[in-house]
Amino acid sequence: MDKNFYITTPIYYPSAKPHMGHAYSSIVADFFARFKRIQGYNVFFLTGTDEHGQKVEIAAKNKKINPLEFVNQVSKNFEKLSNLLNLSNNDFIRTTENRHKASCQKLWSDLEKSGNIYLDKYSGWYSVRDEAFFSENELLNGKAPTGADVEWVEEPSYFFRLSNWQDELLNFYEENKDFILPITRKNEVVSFVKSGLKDLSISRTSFNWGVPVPNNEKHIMYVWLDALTNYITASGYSSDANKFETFWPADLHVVGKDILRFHAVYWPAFLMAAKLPLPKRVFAHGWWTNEGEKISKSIGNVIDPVKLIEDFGLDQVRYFLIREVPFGNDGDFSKKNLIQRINSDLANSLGNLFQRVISFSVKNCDEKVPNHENKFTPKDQDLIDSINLELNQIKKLIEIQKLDDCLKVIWTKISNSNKYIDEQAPWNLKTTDQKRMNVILYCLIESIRQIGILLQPFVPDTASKILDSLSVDNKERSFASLKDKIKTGVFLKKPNQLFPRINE
Ligand code: ME8
Repeated sequence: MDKNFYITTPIYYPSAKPHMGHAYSSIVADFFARFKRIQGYNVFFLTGTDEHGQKVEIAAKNKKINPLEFVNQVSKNFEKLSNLLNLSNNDFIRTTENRHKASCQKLWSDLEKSGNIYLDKYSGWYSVRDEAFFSENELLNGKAPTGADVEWVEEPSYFFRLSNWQDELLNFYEENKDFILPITRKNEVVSFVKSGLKDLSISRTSFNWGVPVPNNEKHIMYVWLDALTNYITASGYSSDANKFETFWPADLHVVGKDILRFHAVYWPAFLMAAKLPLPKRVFAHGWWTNEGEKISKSIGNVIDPVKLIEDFGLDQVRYFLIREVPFGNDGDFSKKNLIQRINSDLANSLGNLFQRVISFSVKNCDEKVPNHENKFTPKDQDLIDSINLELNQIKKLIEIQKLDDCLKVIWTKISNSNKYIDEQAPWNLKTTDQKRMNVILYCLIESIRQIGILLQPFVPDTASKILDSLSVDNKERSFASLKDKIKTGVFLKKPNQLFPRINE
């Protein structure tokens, strides 16, 4: 089995304040990184900021400072967000770093050597907000298909021979059916490529905030060529052959649906042309609306992730974002639904199970995991052995990025444990049959240990509170440890409440 795993978030334009869309891409990617680590993989998880291009240059001009000074300030907001989200990223790339410039220039030279670049003149429409070129027939009512303003651009430009790669791309999609997920989005990409690819303008001359083209410094590289290259910069393309060998190609690029075309058409074409291996999967997630409305600065309904986490807690927000919508679909953020999920799934189902089992055991079993003397009934056995099946289900679901379904598997386990405790009513056996009471509590504590291990990638802080209170050693928190069982006599710590209920 290939034991390395490389996962990326999009790199964010630091000119905007971090919003929930950014937090969502990052939380999901962090989930995969944590999951794979617990599964025993050597994980490289990358995030960062996309600091060149006209959009950033204009934002700096508006602040009356030079672009470098500007990005030095604003990229900190994204580093702060990464910390606040407690991301487990191994690297944070900024495209203004020298390592990235070197990597872009190497890729450019490789593309040039292989005959994929030529000099000509671009005339057409450009949307600064999307940092994308559009032809006349793509415009809708004089605007980009995204609704962004466009401006007419006419300037000398280098082109990438994208049109030469159309058939290779279509063959690649055909042979790698899961390269783009979800399938509906893949179909959109395939029709776009089938409709005919034109060569892509990959340099600009009318401004200079970017990576200079090697041997012709009048041109700077198109910001998307520069940005996409971040994924190979950080994995060592021009700096560390060993690292590159270990981690490239990436296993998973997590992106929003609006930037799928760049990742699923341009990026693989650049890589093919440079004779580099292609990423294994690009997964496009959907967009969030806020209480049914499109999120936009002009409406003023942008969701600030910092405030959201301050108000509700990080694990609560992580849980909601992953559970609320099937990954890949659009979702609606609603405070009412968030509060409902916190109260019902987290505080009631998970919180109560944990609280009642551990408090009761601490009180009645001398603060230790009780003895079971191997006297398990078939029902007991079901509760503690179902984990093999559950783990297999979860691993399969993760391979196709069905995150919300994984949570459903875990919550079925939680609800089975709650049913079991109600049926077995250990509190009634305190004076009549302590031995049986002990077996029941043992099974419940074991089930909670399993739940704690499974929950780590989803709600890391809560999972560590659960595992700490069962004195589970840090080395025994991987999925491999699920084949063992908790030992009798292990110290139990009195639990603190996991999730306070929220008043609507
Ligand atoms: O696109 N719901 O950066 P960016 C969910 N620099 N996701 C949303 C969203 C919403 N309402 N709004 C935005 C860029 N996003 C480039 C990427 S990668 C080589 C370069 C997501 O800061 C959006 O889909 O504009 C995208 O994935 C991410 O926020 C970053 O957007």
